[in-house]
Amino acid sequence: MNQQPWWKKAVVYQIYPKSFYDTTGNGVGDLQGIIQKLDYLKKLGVDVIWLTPIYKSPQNDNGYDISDYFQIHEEYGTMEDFDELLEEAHKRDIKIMMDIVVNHTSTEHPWFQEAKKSKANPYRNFYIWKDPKEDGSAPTNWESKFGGSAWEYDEKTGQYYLHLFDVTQADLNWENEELRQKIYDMMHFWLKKGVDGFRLDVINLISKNQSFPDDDHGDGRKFYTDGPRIHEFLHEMNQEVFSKYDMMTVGEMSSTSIDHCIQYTNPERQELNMTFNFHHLKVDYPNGEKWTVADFDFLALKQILSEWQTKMNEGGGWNALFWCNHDQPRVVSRYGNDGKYHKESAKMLATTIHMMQGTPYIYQGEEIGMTNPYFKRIEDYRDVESINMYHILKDKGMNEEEIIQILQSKSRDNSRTPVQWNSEEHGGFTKGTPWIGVASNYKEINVENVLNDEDSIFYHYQKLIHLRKEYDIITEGDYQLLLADHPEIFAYVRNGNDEKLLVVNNFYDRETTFELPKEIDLEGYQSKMLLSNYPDSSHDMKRIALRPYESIVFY
Ligand code: TEU
Repeated sequence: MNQQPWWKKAVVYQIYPKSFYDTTGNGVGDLQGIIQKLDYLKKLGVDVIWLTPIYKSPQNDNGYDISDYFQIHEEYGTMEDFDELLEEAHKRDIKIMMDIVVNHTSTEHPWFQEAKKSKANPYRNFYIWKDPKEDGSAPTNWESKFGGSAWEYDEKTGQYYLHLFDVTQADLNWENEELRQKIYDMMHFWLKKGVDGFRLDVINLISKNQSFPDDDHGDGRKFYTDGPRIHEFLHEMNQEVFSKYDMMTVGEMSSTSIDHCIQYTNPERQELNMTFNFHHLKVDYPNGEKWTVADFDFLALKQILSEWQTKMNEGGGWNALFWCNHDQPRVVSRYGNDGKYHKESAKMLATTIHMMQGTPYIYQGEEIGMTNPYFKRIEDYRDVESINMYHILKDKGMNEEEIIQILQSKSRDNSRTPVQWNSEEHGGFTKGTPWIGVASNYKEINVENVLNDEDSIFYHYQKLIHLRKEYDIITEGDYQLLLADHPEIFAYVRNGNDEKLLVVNNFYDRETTFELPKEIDLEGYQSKMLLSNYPDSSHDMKRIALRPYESIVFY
């Protein structure tokens, strides 16, 4: 088979530094904490670490509000610590990927501080300012992703500025060439230091429809999602920056489409290497509504993941594969079972995504099966979006209990609780008081325990990573969904030249039977079992009585 770029065979581990490991006792994780845990990550077998933003920031959105692109946020350490981390990671053959947030900056960024001084300020045009409508109201009816209007009025200059996220995250004006050059310079700074890749935050939102229309049906997203000049901007970024380094790029794409993601990632277009999309993580948003408690739609989940598998491959694009990140609830609590079948379901979910085509991402704690924390009081929450939504739902008349239930299922804080290292106080994350509470199950679910248990979720992830290195078919094979309408089983085949991989997963806590569809011809095929989450899974591929959450991979 042909030589693939390294990032197609890589597995990425996402670190949310604030909650990873605290070495100073201030309750906040830090860069030295990451250095101390590199051997643990090496043992897991990951190739790349993606660090969510570690730059100087007032932390209104935990670092996605950057006030200086060239400095390390002081709670995390210093630039020397960062250089040491880079060196220590590289010594272990682990690459480092930075999170690049260039749709917006913090309003504390010196550019914004200048921009708001006057309409004539040279930095004014770095941001998006508009006059009020005739009645004084906001220039458009667009809504912020975190609730409320996307515009904030500035008394002094009599104009509004755009903020698609928090009011302290002002959107940058990508129409301005000088701004674009400044961003590219900043990117070069980090790449020259030796970082190996970028994860580009909400990068498909940077090009706004310049007529700034009102949205008759919706929140305005259609006027800036995959916007008019987005492909042009990404191609320019690629030519000015990415093409000059051996690096990997992944774009975080909000509400995008397959067609756009093919364009973003088909190598001929020279934009990005791969994209994150979130459609498979909205199957528990009935009618598109996130802020409600609902079961997930299993058939939709299969359909969506399969469509992205097939169409991205046909179009020459490349997927980033993931269940979890710092914005999503823990997958074992969401599509799995965080009670009786915790271990089985966590492994089954891992297998489902890791045997697909794309580059897999593991979010810190996922490899030990961390769960949602089920916080009971609003005071336990820290996330700006969750707190805004709490007030919005309150104002709508919803009662406290119901709101807390929704947050327990949907809040971004579900994934932001500290990594559970051992059974000591605060899960061994800090000697001080953690900035956010640790999930109460840390005595059972922790790193020390999984390392001592040969049959643990951790070792299952380790095996999945090894399989990807060993079997090219996992990277390269075509994807074919089986039993699309089966209400419990998610099964698929990967087809290589003269080899096949069969992946069978039971997504439920009840028994069910898998029957290999007739059209899959395995006559004379010498198969072997590569992986399973029960010690004694059946070897007969044609008919399998599956136990709760049972998951088997045949080759
Ligand atoms: O998230 C982008 C984004 O749109 C979502 O995942 C968002 O959190 C969700 O829609 C809210 O319901 C990225 C970052 O991952 C996130 O942490 C930041 O808050 C956001 O951008 C702004 O920088």
